[in-house]
Amino acid sequence: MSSTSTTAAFDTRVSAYLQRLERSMDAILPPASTDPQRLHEALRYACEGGKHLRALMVYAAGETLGVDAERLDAAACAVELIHAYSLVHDDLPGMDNDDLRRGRPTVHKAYDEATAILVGDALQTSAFEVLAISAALDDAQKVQMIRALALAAGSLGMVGGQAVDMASENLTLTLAQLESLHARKTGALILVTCQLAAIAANASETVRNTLEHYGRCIGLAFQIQDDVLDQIADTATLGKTAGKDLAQHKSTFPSLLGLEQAQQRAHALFDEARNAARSISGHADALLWLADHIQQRDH
Ligand code: GRG
Repeated sequence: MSSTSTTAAFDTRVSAYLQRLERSMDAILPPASTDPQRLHEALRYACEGGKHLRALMVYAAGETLGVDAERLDAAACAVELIHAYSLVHDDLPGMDNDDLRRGRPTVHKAYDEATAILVGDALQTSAFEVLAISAALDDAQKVQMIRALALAAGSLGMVGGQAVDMASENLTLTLAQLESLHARKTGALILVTCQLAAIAANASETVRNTLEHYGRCIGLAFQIQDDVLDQIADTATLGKTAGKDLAQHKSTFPSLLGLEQAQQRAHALFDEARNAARSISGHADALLWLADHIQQRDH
């Protein structure tokens, strides 16, 4: 197949997965007309936009393990709900205090702070509900998925990483400390996409371990790349965020490694992820495609 037709084939598969995600989201979130309307409208607002990389990782990992998409729908939706909640809370004045997200006002700006807190709370509970009510999974799989997602999102995972991040403001971290922080803050939710797919597949421990290695490499590469993109954008628009940046010193991969070495480290991690994917199956093209897609992102 030529690379153009390969790309077109992936575009079709990705659109099909994104449509499945949209249907699951629409089914689990109460209509905006449901009382209390303002809250339900804000819940839907918080879920709009976004690249849905985590949902695509669930589908790509599941596809590699031969799982039908309908057995992955609840997991794909659940991780996106947790991700959306984390962004709404991360943007709050008590955390990052951001006015814009996905190119438009953050939830607390478009609505108000109390609504944004409640939106995050409700999105989080919906994530566990969507797993609990799935008709495509057996009870043992649902329990395992709920536990894996709770661990990834909670104080030993994403929430813990956020706490460490906030406590490390104005400190210079070692590379090991920075990696550990991000393994929790952003890595845990990326890693759990692979764990959920492995649960849906009833995968062997060996396959699960290799898939987890893929997830860890992608999670860390994603964060390094995020820091690199931020650094490049900040350099291009010198002074744009100068007030905030001068007031706070934050350790980032480019600040610890230098821009070029950080880029090289991300590159090596993407390669390592692709090697892990290849060793899982000869049909890991979806995971390979996703690694390329994430590596090439510019936002
Ligand atoms: C507040 C409980 C709590 C946790 C916050 C994930 C997180 C923890 C904060 C996000 C802060 C941030 C912007 C980190 C950089 C990496 C990242 C998660 C970027 C956003 O993810 P994308 O690019 O977002 O996948 P989209 O908009 O495409 O969904």
